Amino acid sequence: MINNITTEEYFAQGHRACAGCGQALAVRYVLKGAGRNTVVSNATGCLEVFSTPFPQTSWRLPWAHAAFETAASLASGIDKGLIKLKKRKKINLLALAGDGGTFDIGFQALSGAAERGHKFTYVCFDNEAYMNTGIQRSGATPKYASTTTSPAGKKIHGKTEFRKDMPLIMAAHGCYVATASVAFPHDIIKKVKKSFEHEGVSYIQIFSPCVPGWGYASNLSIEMAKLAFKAKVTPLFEIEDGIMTLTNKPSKEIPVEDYLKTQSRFSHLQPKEIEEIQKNIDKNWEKLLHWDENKTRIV
Ligand SMILES: Cc1ncc(C[n+]2csc(CCOP(=O)(O)OP(=O)(O)O)c2C)c(N)n1
Ligand SMILES: [Mg+2]
Repeated sequence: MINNITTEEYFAQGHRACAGCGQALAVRYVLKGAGRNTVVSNATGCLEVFSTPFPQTSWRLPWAHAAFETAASLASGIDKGLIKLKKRKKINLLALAGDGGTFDIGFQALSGAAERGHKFTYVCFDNEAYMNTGIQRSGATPKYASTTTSPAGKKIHGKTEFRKDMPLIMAAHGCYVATASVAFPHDIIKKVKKSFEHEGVSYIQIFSPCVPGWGYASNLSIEMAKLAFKAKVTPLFEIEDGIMTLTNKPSKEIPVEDYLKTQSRFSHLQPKEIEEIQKNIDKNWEKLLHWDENKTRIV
């Protein structure tokens, strides 16, 4: 242990993630937070594909592959199984999925598990598109981002809708909710540890930059996450019992343009579109500041 963080590695190197993959780093931190006595349910997506090329695996913990939409269903079954085996209190249970597997196709499984009161921590690695199958837009893709199913061209300037607000949707289920970013490893570990102290489903959404999907150099993933934080694209907060707390605020804020201009998925943006994105960020930030200061129940 160093600073209360285990020096053991539960996610082995040598896997097949792209150089600079944000998700590969994030999962390493998540597992350090969860510890040795952990069981993992992992949906189809980049993580499952790059970590388990048969006959090899990066997982040094019990791990099972779920279908694209069933990370929460499998975790629900494991939760019940552990109760039957009288091992529930000794084991941390994780369900891991991408944003597509969470915001879109796996949403009903996650919502159902939360409503039934299963106990596990659900981590969504948010890289803002279906990356494993070739960068298709998801409910997490930001407005105006160019993807293969929302290509910027003459007809549209990238995705035509804003993102779905998953943390608030999960807060409305009564869950412990946290947002995190791969730029802040200690914060990820802390929030994962804390999530297991809560009953029911906990939901943690981790901002995980993607080199090929976003179009930036592979040494800049952490820089992307830092810029997103400073531009208030990725506010870091917790929601406990319906009360929201900003866990970290940027000491030096930057305009969103400074973040957008670093990635080819936004290279087509016009000034009025950047202005619209900035207004949306400011409106959201004002709302979060208000909730953080007033400490009234938001759900
Ligand atoms: C029912 C079903 N539909 C589609 C697919 C194909 N598929 C596998 S992974 C994936 C995208 C995963 O996206 P996301 O959950 O965001 O994870 P990422 O790869 O971006 O980490 C898709 C469309 C599938 N496996 N099952
Ligand atoms: Mg994704």
